[in-house]
Amino acid sequence: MYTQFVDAPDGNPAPDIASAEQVRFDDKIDRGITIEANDWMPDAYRKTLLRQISQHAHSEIVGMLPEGNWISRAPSLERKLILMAKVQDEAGHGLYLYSAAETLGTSRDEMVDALLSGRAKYSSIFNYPTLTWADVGTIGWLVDGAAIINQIPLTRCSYGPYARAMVRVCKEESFHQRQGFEIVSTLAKGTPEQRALAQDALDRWWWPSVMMFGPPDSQSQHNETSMRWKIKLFSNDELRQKFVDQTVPQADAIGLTIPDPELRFDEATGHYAFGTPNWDEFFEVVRGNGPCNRDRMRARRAAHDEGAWVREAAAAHARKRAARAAAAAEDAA
Ligand code: FAQ
Repeated sequence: MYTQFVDAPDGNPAPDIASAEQVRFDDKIDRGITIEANDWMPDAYRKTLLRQISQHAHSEIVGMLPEGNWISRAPSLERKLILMAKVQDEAGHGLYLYSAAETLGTSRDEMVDALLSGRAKYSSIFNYPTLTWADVGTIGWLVDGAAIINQIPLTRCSYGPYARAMVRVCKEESFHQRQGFEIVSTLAKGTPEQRALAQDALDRWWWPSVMMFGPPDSQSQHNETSMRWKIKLFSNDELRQKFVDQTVPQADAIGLTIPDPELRFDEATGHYAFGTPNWDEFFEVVRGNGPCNRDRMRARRAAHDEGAWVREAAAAHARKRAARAAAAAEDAA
């Protein structure tokens, strides 16, 4: 059923002469059997996965920067510890995801090079500044909240290594979302100034979070293919709607106002109707012209250069261990 579709992008064999491998692959996708690293897969499927998983990994790594910026300024020792743990979790997510992407035959060095040279994308959301402590809470609440909605379906996606990496990531994102909501609700219950900080952060982060799910379905290049291959189980607009439906009652519960005059509950559909995001802004950010794109890339390149000695030391240590193990094996023989 997918043969014609999967063959088209790369000009592979036409459906009537589809290979036995192609037929087996289509059948597995149809029956919901996961595809594993050593299984045959069409080139276009491999490329799409590599693109999505590596972009996802880059997002986790670049995503450490906006919150990392607040570790030294968190308002208490406890808040610092929690924030440090959260930022470290994001690094871990990046590493699982780079490992999952490596199973598709590209090295982590190649992926990192694509990011640092500006060829690879990462999520638009991390190109906005964290101006106040309330922004840190709002990122946990909205951005990790959006990430969970997007990523829970990925635990059931068709590629085994990606699906399995997502299980732990989602558990950790769930803790992140709660810590963010707790920060924002504490501020919302605080002094008028604290409440104003929380509302201001919501005002600035709401629309970028709504746009995180990607362009509208009508402009999404990959929705259709990725959904047929069961890489994406829901479209961008479907996930966006889930996010709005889930988040509006949370804002109501802590007395904050979503900055959207068109937002209303539609009894007929059982969903919230909402306004149109500024898609021109989204595409500008994706093209590299958001408020912080240049800063983020500068910071990543500096971190990569400054970390060169750590990578060299780790590689030298690995070589020593391998040599010791080889010598021990020779002695034992
Ligand atoms: N930003 O055809 P579609 C997190 C690009 S992790 C930048 O709809 P697709 C954890 C897209 O790549 C956040 N670019 O694309 C955390 C494509 O360009 P290409 C990241 C975007 O892939 C929390 C073009 O537009 N999550 O938050 C964006 O089918 C707190 C056309 O779009 C993931 O990556 C965007 N927002 O759907 C960390 C989840 N949206 O590649 C730290 C996995 C679209 O052809 C702190 N990814 N584009 O040049 C996905 O689910 C999908 O890739 C979508 C996009 C839904 C993001």
